[in-house]
Amino acid sequence: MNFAIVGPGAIGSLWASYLTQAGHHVCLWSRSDSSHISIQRDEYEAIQLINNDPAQLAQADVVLITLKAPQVNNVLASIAAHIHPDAILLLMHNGMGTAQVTQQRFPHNPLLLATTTHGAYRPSNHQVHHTGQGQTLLGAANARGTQCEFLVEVLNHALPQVLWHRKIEQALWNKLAINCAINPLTALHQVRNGELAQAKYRQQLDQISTEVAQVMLAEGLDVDSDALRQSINHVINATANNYSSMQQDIAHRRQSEIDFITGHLIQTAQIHAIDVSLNEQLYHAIKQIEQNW
Ligand code: KPL
Repeated sequence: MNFAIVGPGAIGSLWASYLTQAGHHVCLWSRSDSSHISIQRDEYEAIQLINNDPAQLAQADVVLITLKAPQVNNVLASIAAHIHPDAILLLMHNGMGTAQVTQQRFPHNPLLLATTTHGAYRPSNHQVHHTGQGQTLLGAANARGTQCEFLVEVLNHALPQVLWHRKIEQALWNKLAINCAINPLTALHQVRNGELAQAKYRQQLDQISTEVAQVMLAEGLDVDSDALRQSINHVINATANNYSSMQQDIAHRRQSEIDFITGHLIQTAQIHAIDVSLNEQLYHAIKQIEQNW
């Protein structure tokens, strides 16, 4: 198949490498103005991929969008004219809230959403390390998307394990809950994920997870407050040595994904008139840092 990867950061580069290895044709769309980009994964030979070629993009059967959430709308606006009306659009990033604008911009394309737990690290623009095996959950965000379950087999062959999720919002909210708990606190305190296991963070983590669980319940999702709190602890321990993406964004003075993580939670809470005051405090604290740059 022809794949275009829009936003080849760590996860996008990982997929570019595995899809190429599986025999697919992969092109890139990135910030770089080079016509070709080389990607080397772990100890494998580097691959050369065509970059920013509108003709290649127009031939893509699948457009895998691995941009960070705040970039999705602007970048898609700039390339919309080159995307085939039958191309499958697949959004894969932290946070939520981009599906609605993408659906409005591309009302006829099949739209899929995915969340992945694979670990990837990009020490330079041309290298990617696959730092942890994970799972990718894929599901439909519109009616045409429901006809694209076949893509699971294609993607699973390239980078297992890929599973189809009939209610992908559930999986995205489960991940959002973890990001609401870990990302703002690690960014504000500039600590690794594992630091949040300390007793001094327990009460805040309890409250964040209770607030998120109430919003999830109101959204009609399956949620058990204790199980959610446990899964937050599990990720804190499993990724103890990592810096969260928001910690890194704040450390490097890059715009964070707060509007699409805690911001998305707050917007949804407002619809249901649910009090999420601790999440609001954390949201404003991160926005304050960003506005002071
Ligand atoms: O997704 C993550 C992130 O950093 O954005 C977690 C799960 C918190 C791992 O660091």
